[in-house]
Amino acid sequence: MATFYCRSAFISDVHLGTPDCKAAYLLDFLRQLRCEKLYLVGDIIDLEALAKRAWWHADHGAVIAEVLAMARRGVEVTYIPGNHDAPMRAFAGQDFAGVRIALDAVHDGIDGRRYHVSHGDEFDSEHIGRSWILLLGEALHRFICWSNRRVHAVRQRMALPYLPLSIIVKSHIGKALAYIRAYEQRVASDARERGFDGHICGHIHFGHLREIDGVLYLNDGDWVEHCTALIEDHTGAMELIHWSEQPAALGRASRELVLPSPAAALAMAPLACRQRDLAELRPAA
Ligand SMILES: [Mn+2]
Repeated sequence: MATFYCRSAFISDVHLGTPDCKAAYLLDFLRQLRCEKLYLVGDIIDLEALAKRAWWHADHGAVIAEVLAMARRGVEVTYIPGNHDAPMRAFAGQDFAGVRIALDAVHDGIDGRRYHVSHGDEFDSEHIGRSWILLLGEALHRFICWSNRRVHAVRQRMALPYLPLSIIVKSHIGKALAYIRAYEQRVASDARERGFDGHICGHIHFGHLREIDGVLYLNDGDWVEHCTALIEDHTGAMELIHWSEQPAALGRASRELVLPSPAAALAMAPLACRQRDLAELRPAA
């Protein structure tokens, strides 16, 4: 089994306890990961969903066991609860089997950069949260464009005027993207005001790495659709990676150079996640 070395790893929005969680990919990632620090940046166990429906899978338990095994091996594990595991916030300051619970954290990069780490729901004024709704918008958009063409052909034959379905839908997607941009701005300004070099968060299920007026906005994404993690290598460079059968680098921020995550790569990620049978990844017992 290949080993993936880095200094720190940040994951969030895993949503254990929901069928949406891509636990097999995460398990594969964690088993190959050799890091000094692991940050669980919220919405790890979806207590909100579990309260409504008791659903669990063996892989989800294996993810928890793997995290505990990492803590036992000496990895410094910090769990920052999010809005879907908010009850865990009551345990801030405590330690569970080597996993430290905290409301937020400060991460000191090995290159001297300092980051504020939090789940990020505090910046979400509209409580959009799971932005797969937004990403679903893209698939919906493609479908609408396709059906728009069909509807238009039929309407033409019936001599009816053109009905711009895609324009109606597009205006909503544009609004969603504008919301994401505004969210990123809010996060970055907060980091700037607090005197940090950047902010590491999750919450909106939109992994992204960008520099906003000299401050780094680092969103580690999710394990529901995109299967992404933020990692710090041994030079202090931060990298957003996608993990499935074909791991891919989506963006990188070193002290000298910031290469933002290409939107195209992110759009491809959910497809890559679904393409092959998850069972193939499960290691033989
Ligand atoms: Mn959240």
